[in-house]
Amino acid sequence: MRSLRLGLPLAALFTGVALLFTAPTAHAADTPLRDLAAAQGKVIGTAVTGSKLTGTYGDLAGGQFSSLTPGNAMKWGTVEPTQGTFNWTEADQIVAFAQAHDQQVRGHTLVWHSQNPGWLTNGTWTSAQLGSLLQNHISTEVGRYKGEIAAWDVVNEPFNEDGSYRSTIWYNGLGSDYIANALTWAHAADPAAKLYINDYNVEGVNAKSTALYNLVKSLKAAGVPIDGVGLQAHLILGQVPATLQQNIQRFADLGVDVAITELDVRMALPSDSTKLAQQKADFKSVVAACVAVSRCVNVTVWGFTDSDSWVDSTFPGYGAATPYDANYAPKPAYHGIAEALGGTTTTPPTGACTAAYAVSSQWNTGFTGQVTISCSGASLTSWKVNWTYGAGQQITQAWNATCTQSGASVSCANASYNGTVADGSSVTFGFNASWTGSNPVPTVTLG
Ligand code: G2I
Repeated sequence: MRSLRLGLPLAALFTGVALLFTAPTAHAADTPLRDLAAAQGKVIGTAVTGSKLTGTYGDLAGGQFSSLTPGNAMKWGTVEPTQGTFNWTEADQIVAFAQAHDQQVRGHTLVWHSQNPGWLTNGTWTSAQLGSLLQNHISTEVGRYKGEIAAWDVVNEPFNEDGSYRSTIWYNGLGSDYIANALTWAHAADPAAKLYINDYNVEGVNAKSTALYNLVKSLKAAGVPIDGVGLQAHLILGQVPATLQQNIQRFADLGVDVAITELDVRMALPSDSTKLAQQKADFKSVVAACVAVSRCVNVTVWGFTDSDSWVDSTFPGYGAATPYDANYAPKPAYHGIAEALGGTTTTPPTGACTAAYAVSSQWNTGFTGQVTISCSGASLTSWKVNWTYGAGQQITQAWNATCTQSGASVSCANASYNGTVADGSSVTFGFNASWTGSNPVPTVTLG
């Protein structure tokens, strides 16, 4: 049995080496996410509800995030419930809060099939009438906030899952030109705002994201003002698409920015420590994918607390989808975001035995890694170490442990001869794995 402690000089030799799980740090001392993001040249945002922006909710929204997206306040049904009668109260409140906290605002959303006012959806309109209603709506709303909105989700959710255009009041009445026209009208009303098309289930490379890709490409070729794509990222626990970073990169390569606009990771309730650890890994890998691509400019969570999430009411039995619990305590997911942004927060160790993952050598297609399990003030008679790869890495061989990999999830259990880790000692196992694109260090948990 090889038992090797990873000393700092060795660690310093290799990029990507992380020693995790040292002493737990006080949460209160953690660097705010917005400062970590700024150090990476990124913006970190959250969707908010205007009426809640006081007390702890307000402190966290203002202190941790550098961008706010009104969850509902800027939707057509909210701002013009009766034709010609406008209600900007909540939208104004959120914009003012953002300005007071030196935050960007992502405007959400101008053209959508949902949350439209009844007078609009129940009306009978000619194509010309519909076009001028849409143009007026865009000009009015974008014009009102001219110079105050960093980015607009101009068009929301235009595609079906198979990549065909969604049948909506806009597509049915105006044809696919509504998209180019909406962008053009928005640009006229605020030339400085970045203009996005935003959709869900477009995080990985698939038929829907490819349709979005082709649309953006053709809009760019036609000179239509399109600045970015929003990948909503309403994800299910353990199901971060393996092609997320690749997909972000292909949009970036078209010459547009990318934002993760509505990130959440839902789980079957009740939550437990295993699910929360997986959720941490999921948040971390999404944020890491954005950090890895320079044109990925913003990661926004769709509500930062489990008390302010759309998930529970929409998916009965699912929830706990955000980085803070309902009492505003940061969950492991919060630390996953922080770590992906280069923060050094730690997860409380399991007992007093800890696991540290390190890449000890790396070449163009593969790498050798090792994990050291150390005990201090405690001991083990068997062990299992789990992690989730964020960038498609695949274990090919392991020694001094039995490792299995299913999708991105890796689980390594002790060999027959090294399950015992005495107080004050350590056990190391090693593995070879393949990688392409990037090789981020995963968070490991000791079970
Ligand atoms: O559905 C999740 C998101 C998907 N992408 C576009 C986003 O705009 C969308 O956000 C959600 C809001 O978070 C929910 O809060 O959009 C929902 C509507 O599709 C919002 O739900 C609505 C409820 O359906 C209404 O009953 C409620 O009055 O929120 C309204 C305000 O609380």
